Amino acid sequence: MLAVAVLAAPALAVTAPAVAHDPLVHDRGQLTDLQPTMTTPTDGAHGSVSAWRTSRGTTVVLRLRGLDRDSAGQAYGAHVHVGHCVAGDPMEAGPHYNSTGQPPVTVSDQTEVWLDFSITPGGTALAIADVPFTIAHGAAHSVVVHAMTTAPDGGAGARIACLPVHF
Ligand SMILES: [Cu+2]
Repeated sequence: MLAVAVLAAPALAVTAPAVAHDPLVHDRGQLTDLQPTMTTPTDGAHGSVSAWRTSRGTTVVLRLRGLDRDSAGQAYGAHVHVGHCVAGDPMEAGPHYNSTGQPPVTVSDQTEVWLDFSITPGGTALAIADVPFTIAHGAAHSVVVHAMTTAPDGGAGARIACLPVHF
């Protein structure tokens, strides 16, 4: 029995820190095309979203690759939405996830997860949002990319692409 205990302890010591640093959420894949009849810089792109719990709330990281290189320098809005990615059906993604819950909601980058990004010359993008809340398990299912950057009221124009992310 003593031998088992001695052997088990080092294994726990090695695995516990790694588990603590794993993201809460990590989803990756092809972007869903919400505007199949239009050519957009997100056509054929793929990416990932990771989220970690922090002492303050949540950090969410969006990474994209395969974006249109001719659109380098252009900026786009992106947000965590509550609904799902359905090709050609932008409204299925529903509203932004908002931590203030019932209407009237307060809209800002502290109550929602805004992940606006600019396309690099290599066709990649990175956005990081650090928010003072947690997203309940099952409460949001997508990151939507919009045609414009996010205005103070949360608007960002047409929904062009969607990455399925299951919070
Ligand atoms: Cu949005």
